[in-house]
Amino acid sequence: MQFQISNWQQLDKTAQQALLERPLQQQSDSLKQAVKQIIRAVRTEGDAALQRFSLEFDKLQSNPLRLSDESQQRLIGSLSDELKTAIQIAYRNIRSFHAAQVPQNIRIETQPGVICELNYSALDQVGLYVPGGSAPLPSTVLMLGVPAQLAGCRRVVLVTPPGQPEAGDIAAEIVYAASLCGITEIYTLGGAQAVAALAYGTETIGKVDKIFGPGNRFVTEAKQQVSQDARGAAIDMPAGPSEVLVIADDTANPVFVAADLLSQAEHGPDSQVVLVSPSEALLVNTISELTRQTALLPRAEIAKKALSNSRLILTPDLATAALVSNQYAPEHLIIQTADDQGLLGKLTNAASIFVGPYTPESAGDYASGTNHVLPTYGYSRNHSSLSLADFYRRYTVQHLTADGMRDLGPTIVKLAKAEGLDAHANAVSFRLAELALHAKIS
Ligand code: HSO
Ligand code: ZN
Repeated sequence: MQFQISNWQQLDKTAQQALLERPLQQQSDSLKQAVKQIIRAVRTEGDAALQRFSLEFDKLQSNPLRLSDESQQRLIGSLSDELKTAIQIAYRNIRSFHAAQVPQNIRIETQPGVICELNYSALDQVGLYVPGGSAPLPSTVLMLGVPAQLAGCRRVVLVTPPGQPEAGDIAAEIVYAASLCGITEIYTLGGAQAVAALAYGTETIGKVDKIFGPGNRFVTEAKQQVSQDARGAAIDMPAGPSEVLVIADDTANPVFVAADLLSQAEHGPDSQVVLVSPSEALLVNTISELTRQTALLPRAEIAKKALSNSRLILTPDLATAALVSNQYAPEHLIIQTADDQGLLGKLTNAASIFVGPYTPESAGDYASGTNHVLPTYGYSRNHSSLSLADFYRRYTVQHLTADGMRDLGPTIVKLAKAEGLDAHANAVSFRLAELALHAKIS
């Protein structure tokens, strides 16, 4: 493997920007068209289209697509107790972190007799997309299913592509994680067709209000398309390939740094991996560790492809390293420096930050309690990690008493007149007139 260290200070602004550019994620027109057609077919033909696509893409000839209760029990029964315990511990920590996020309704009297409320109510029906593919991710079930359960969404549906062709089964770990979250409506269905079914509904799969979860390019494009249609469904956040940026100084252990970079690289060939350090020795030692550790990985080929796009950046100091990270706006940021807490205050744009030598990204990916569904591709500049709040909708309620109307009314009339909207003014002045009449009579 070939690695190249870039010296940040020796690059001009344009070259620095180019170094941190994500690979172009332009969805090709043909992909957009293909997804559009899949969505149209599901909307017009319903289950028949789903079955056709499942056969075509997943070699799955199952009908119905719903995973029966017996299959769920059989799969759960096949799991070892050790693995069940591990999933339970992750569930417990994710649950306690998200349970602390319950949003509070507010009720404020902005002036006497004028009462304003901000209320939260759980989304009624949500759809959770859990990727299958080269690595089925039960951890993602917990990240989506726990907040849905805590919020109290009335209906929670899980879709995931079948793991073993023909058998129509999905990973037992996924079914077990779902059962802890109280999810029993599971469909062995993936891709753009699954997103379309969730957004518009078919004969067997009821429509949902919002779709959550990561997926491949087809899934991402389908989520984008259905979210732009008022009759479709909302989505959690825009998505791109997973990424990590590590800031390390000469006190960091290159074995840990390399392992953290590889944990991201093994996700997919398009994963983004960035190491920023003021220590040339740390960079050089991490490179030899990367080579050594990669050779031992079952997913070495995937990791190598991702590493071929990695960035190793030498900065004059840690303050500059923080600036690089802020400019890149990583999904995950790992800090392995002597004064990690000090550096934390300088970091503004990362979605999820891992502090200190004993805090690998894997902790948050699986079991510490934070959510691993995060904005990537620079979206962390203006988007947030998935949280309990995403499973609610927010709405306001207001009430004016007669006194409140008497006091605030004239102000509203003045503002309505200033905007030239007389009907607005009338809606207030007619009430004020009625109140004045009442006052006279009594
Ligand atoms: N790092 C991934 C999440 C994940 N890792 C799931 C392992 N399993 C994206 O944040
Ligand atoms: Zn991961």
